[in-house]
Parts: sequence; C-alpha cells; structure tokens
Amino acid sequence: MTQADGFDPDSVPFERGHYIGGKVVDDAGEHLTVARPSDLIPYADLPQGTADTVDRAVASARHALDSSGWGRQAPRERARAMRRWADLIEKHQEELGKLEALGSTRPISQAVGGDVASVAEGIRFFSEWADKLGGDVAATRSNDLGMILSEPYGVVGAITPWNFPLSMASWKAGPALAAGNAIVLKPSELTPFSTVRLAQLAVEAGIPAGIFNVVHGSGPVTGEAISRHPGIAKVSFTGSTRTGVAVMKAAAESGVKPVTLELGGKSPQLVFADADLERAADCIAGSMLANAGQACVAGSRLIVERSAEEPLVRLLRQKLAGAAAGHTWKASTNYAPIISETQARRIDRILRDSLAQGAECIIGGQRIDGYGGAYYQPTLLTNVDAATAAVREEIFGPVLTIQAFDTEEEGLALADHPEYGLAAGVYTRDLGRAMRAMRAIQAGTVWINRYSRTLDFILPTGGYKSSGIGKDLGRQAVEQNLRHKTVLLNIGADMPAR
Ligand code: TXE
Repeated sequence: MTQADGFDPDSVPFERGHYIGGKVVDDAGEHLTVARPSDLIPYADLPQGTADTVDRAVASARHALDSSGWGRQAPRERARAMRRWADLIEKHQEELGKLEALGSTRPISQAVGGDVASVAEGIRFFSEWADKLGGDVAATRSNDLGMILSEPYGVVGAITPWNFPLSMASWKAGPALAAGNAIVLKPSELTPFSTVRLAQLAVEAGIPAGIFNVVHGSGPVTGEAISRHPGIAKVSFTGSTRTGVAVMKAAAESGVKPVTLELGGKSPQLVFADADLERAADCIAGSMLANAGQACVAGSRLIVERSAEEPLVRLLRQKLAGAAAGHTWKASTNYAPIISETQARRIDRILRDSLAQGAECIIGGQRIDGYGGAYYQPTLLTNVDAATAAVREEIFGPVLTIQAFDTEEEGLALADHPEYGLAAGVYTRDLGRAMRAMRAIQAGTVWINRYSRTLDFILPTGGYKSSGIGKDLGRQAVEQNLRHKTVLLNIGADMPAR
C-alpha cells in the first residue's frame, strides 16, 4: 500500500496499558478485547481498570499536584507547557491521525487534517486562559475588602465516548489543565488507544507526570469508579443521556460532586422555502455524512416548508451519493463505518420500528456489505410524525426523517423535541424569521444558514433539557473547572471620604 492509498493498519504502534503517573501500566487482571471498527477484527487487549486502578490514578494525580505545584505555579508557565503540548500534537499529527483512524470510525482523510489539527488548536485556545483566571474584588463596605478567588478543584474526572476520541479527550483535558487541575480520564473501551498517546505527549511537553492520567475499562466498572471516587472533585462526561443520569447519580451520592454532562440529541434542521436550498442541502447532507451521523449534534430531523420539500429531497439525493464508504485507513474513504455491531443493530431496530409505524424509506435503508464492518447507507424517511421511533429516539447513525409544515408557527412547534435540545439548524433569507426561530428554539446551539462547528473554540457547546448540563469549549468550559472562594478581610476603621 502506498502513502497515497492510505496506510497499513497493522503497521501502527500503540501502547496497550493505562497511563498513570507518566508511565504505561498494565493490570494483571481481566482484559477486554478491542476491535477495529472498520472491519470488526479484534486487534488488541485492554486492561479492565478496577476501583483499585482508579485509586492509583487519583493518588498519582494528587501527588503530581502537590509536588509540582501545577495548580499554583506561575500561570504563564502552565500556558507555556500547554502551548508546547499543542506544538507536539502538531508534530505528531500523522502518527496520531493514523492511531485515531485505526481505532475509531474517523477516516484517515479527516483524522489528520481535521481532528488532530483541531485538537492542537483547541489545546492552544485553552492554554491562553491559564493566566486570565484571577477572580474578582467585590463592592463591600470600605472597612472590608471582599474577594472572590477562582481556584482549581484539584483532581477532576472525565469519561469520554467513542465517536471523536481525541477531540473529546482534548475538550475535557484542555480546560481542566488550563485551570490548574489534574485529570483522570477514561476513554471509551471501544476506542481507547489514541487518548494515551495524547497524554504521553502532554508529559513530553513538560506537563508534570501524573497531571493527565488515563484509566481504561468498561463504563459500569471503571466509569462508575471515577464518578464515585472521593478524591475526584468534579466529573465531566460525554455520552448517552441514560449513562449521564448514572454518572450524575453516582457523583451526587459520593460527595455531591458537580457534573458537566454533554448528552444525546435529536436536532432539527428547519428549512424555510425562501432559503438558499443548495446551501441548506450541503449542510444537511454534510451533517448526515459526518461520521455517518455518529455525532451528538447530528441534525437528524429535517423540518421543511412544504413547497421546498420536493426540490430539497432532490438535492439531498445528489449530495448523499458522494458518500465513499470504506476502511478508515484507505485515503479514498470519506464515509465512516458504524462503531460496532451493537450500534448497527440499534439503527436496524429503530428503522424497523419506524417502518412498522408507517414510515416510508425514500433513500437508503440498507447496510453496505463488503468491508467486514457495519456500514449503513445514508437513509431518508418520510411519512413520520412525533410518535415515530426515528423522530423520537437518538439514532446515532445516518438516518434523516422528513416532516413538512405550512406555517412558521407549525415549523417551530415541530422543531421542538420533548426530551432533547442540543442543537438546531435554521435556513432562511428572512432575517426577522431567523431571529424569531433563534429565540424560540430550545437548544444549546442554533446554527443559521450553516450546520457545523468551526475552529472558533470560544463558542461553547452543550445542551438544553436532557441534552445536558454545562458546556464544553468556550470560556464556560474553563470556568466549570474552577470553584469560587469568598474572602472577606477586615482592613480597619472606615476610610474617610477623599
Ligand atoms: O454510550 P455510553 P454507548 C449515545 C448514542 C448511542 C448511545 C449508546 O445514542 O447510540 O449513546 O452508546 C461510559 N458510569 N451516544 O453505549 O454508554 C462508557 O464506557 C460511567 C451519544 O457507547 O453513554 C463510555 O466511555 N461511565 C454521545 C461513555 O460512558 C459509563 C456519544 C459513553 O458511553 C457508564 C456516544 C457508567 N455506568 C453515545 N456506562 C454523544 N453525546 O456524543 C458507560 N459509561
């Protein structure tokens, strides 16, 4: 295989253990088998971290904080170390991209120039906050001085999903470290290895060993141990709403820890007939094709003004034809596999239920065979309503439902989902209508005449309703890694007025 074709998946080296205190360590106990999503061939064993492993990682993080002064040292030193980390990520862009493509659903064509490049830039963004986090002086009586100090939590925990492993790890570690915390992070057991390399590069860049620890294992064992550990002061989680509830419960029961939860979505794409339909179709198809719909913000419900339905579907049919499925290590692949057979069966089940409820499939609807893994055709369903399984449930696959409306009010009502409120797209040339929709839609992000994140990391992401609590990215993500201490100092007699 030449460089132009992609890379040989058997040629990519990686560490198989946990990463604790700057060292790769394995556990003698139980191991999980990890398969390549592209062809579902098992390729490595993964140590199943226990409560004991999490304990060791927390102790190492605590020791690193106490001995290195990471949270207390000159903030510009912290910023400089994080900038060196970002530079090293860029230097290892190719290597990290291959590791990500091998072990996740991210095609190499997107992993190197897209995901890894954005991880480096995101770490740089967070580094810039390190020396801008002082606190406030409050307006108090003049014989007192009132201060509100921003302080790191100490050791924070994070649990990440499988859909964008490196990006998700950087969204958790970046703000946590910039704020002066140490982190114990559990990546998804389906996509564990790239995160360890990210943590190793942090140590190579001069971030003290033990400030970024990675513990592997399954959710109910290792994830639960992180959520419950008394030495972890705060937990940040991205994943399903069901698991988010479990994390929140465990955190509440073990010391009332604050949680940041980035959870599921069922995001609407609201298209008015006056919109630039070509552009809208590009954005809608782009969102379906991106990671084959396996993104929390996937715009999976198309809600279109009736007169634009037919031309928009025609355009979508053309745009979706550009999906090139294949192994993630092939350079020509731009369309991802489904992460696992379990996830593909979930898509099958929701489709079957929807068809039984009267939905009609007008594009796709089948698996794509021939690659060994689970691949799914981009799929469009019509004849659906609010009760249809595919409209109600987060699918996490390339499935778009279509509902038509006649009035703005009706369109906005359809856009509202009873449970989720993560993101929404609005397409119209009418500025007043765009603003009314922006105000009415109950979602953490509203994109207008576009549908994707950019490299503007200052824009936070997170949900309304059951889509989550708190934000990733932005100033908000850094602030959520800080707690506030009130100090009131008596400075003597009232100052005479001058
Ligand atoms: O997610 P889980 P799964 C949605 C999507 C998908 C569904 C199931 O709809 O079909 O979730 O995917 C860890 N305590 N999203 O089962 O379980 C787990 O090990 C602590 C949306 O893979 O949420 C992994 O590291 N942790 C989403 C992480 O939680 C636990 C991204 C996510 O797994 C745990 C992924 C427990 N009890 C799936 N149980 C998004 N919002 O982007 C599991 N985990």
